[in-house]
Amino acid sequence: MKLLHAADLHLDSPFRGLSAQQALVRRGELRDIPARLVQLARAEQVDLVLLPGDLFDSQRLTPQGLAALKDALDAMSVPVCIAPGNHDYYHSDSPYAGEWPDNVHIFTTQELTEVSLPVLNCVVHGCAFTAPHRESSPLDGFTAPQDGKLHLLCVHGELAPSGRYAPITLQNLADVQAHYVALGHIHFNSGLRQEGSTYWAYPGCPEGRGFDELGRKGALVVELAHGQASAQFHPLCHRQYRIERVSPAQLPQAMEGWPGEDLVRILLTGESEHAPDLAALTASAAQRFFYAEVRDETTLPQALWAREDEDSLTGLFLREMRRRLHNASPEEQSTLLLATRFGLSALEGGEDIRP
Ligand SMILES: [Mn+2]
Repeated sequence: MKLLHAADLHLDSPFRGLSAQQALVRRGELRDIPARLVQLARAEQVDLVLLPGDLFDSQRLTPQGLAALKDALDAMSVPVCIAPGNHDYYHSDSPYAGEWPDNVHIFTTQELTEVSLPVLNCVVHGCAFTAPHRESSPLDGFTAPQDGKLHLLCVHGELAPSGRYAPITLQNLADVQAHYVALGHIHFNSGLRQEGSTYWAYPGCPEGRGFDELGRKGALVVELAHGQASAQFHPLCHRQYRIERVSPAQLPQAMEGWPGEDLVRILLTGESEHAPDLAALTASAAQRFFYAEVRDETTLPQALWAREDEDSLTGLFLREMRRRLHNASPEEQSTLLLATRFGLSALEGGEDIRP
């Protein structure tokens, strides 16, 4: 038996860090993810689709977002199980309470319930968030019957000893003795894991939405046979978020190697006597990528700091700046570093270094 496991689409996310135009493009791309899931389900000829929650970002799902999801699930033409999460929790006014294609089963209670799929000799157990938080583990006290059927779980929750998002422990996962637990909530692909006899995974979100969701995002195709599981990660994202650390001198060449469709945060590193021209570097990066931002994390050359021992105005200045830097918060440090650079230029060259 082969199943498709995807979660955390967060349809209709606002993409707040982007311009209005960029955010519009990204919301459109996100809305295209359900169709990409259909393509994957067909190409892999899966028997079942498990979607453990956070399929939409808030209770204000747009009509277009809802249509994209419903149309795709209808087109799956295999059973689909949805376990609503903390963002798309189930309640009487939720989009989940409306009409859905016949092949879709939505879990609606906090307690685990089951849906039987005799053709697949399989039972799917699942539950729902019915509010934005839930502090109990949905798996507590549950053990899958050992009755020759495939027992799968479809559940949204965090992997933690306690917390506000249906905390699940490794012990919980071992105790359920299921063939596979399809989890949602964590936005990174965990890869296929095993605890006791239970296989489990988080597929991560299929499309990154910020610099805390880096790299290639997608879904898992899981194959279950003879009590064993194997999983294959399939990228589905339109673009990647990437954070790149590079020296100002290496930046032009390094940029050549990064795809133009990506969203890039460039952290300038290394030693540099003068402050990098952030405005110019940002402008050139913004031309090259869908989105780019540049941050200066360069430090003053050690050789310059060595001059703080000098019995001179420069030495006095460096000693004072060193003292201030030592006590500064990370945000103040970059300002102080800039001040040190300006001060040194003024003291040494009399040059006007204002950008
Ligand atoms: Mn969640």
